[in-house]
Amino acid sequence: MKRYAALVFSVDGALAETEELHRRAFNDVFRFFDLGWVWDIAIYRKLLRVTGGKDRIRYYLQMYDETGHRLSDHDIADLHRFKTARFRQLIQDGQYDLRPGVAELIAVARERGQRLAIVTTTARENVDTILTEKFGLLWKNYFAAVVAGDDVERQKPAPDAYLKVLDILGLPGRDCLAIEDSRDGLDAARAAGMPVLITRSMYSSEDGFDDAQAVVDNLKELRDFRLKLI
Ligand code: XBP
Repeated sequence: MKRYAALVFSVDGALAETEELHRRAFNDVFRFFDLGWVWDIAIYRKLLRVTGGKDRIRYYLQMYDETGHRLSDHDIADLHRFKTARFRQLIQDGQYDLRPGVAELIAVARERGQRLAIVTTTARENVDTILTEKFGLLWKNYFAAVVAGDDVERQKPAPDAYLKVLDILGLPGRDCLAIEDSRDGLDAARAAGMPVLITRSMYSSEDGFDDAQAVVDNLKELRDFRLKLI
């Protein structure tokens, strides 16, 4: 396998198993505002097909809400700001770890001079908190580019975020490997002309990824390929 010029990580589910903390943050804020909403694992698995927390709340309101709440886009944005603050608290409480093999892969890529980037639909503040907790403030020297939720109009599976990161890196998609955990992330990166390595996560373990370059249960498996995949 050729060596890629850059590795582009998605965050929730790929870099770290943080979707459960997102789900908890949503529920904590719904309870705080007495909305009468509880997103259990089953409904959250369905809602994850809507990428981006604000759009996810809007979709739930339209498709599932039976309380009759009427929330404007401004209300949803306010609610999401509280949710992001709660999520960052949960991250700062240390209630998560980088997924197996992630820190090792990042260290090897840095030694090799491969560039690193982030493409995610989560809020930029969340990326900063997650990476600062695990790499300290130096993380900003490790990652050449970060494209987060509000940086593009159309979220995954649209290719916008991946096209934006390729533009920032000044690299063609074929020379960069996207490391994703979701079907929408795979579709977004493929539409941007990038090969994709799928690392299955808690919410994507049953999904089909037939057009991925490779599918692993976690990045420690790359050691078995002696990192040939990247
Ligand atoms: C990120 C997401 C986000 C989170 C919620 O996944 O799916 O939508 O679920 O975060 P990835 P926000 O990193 O693979 O793009 O509420 O901040 O959107």
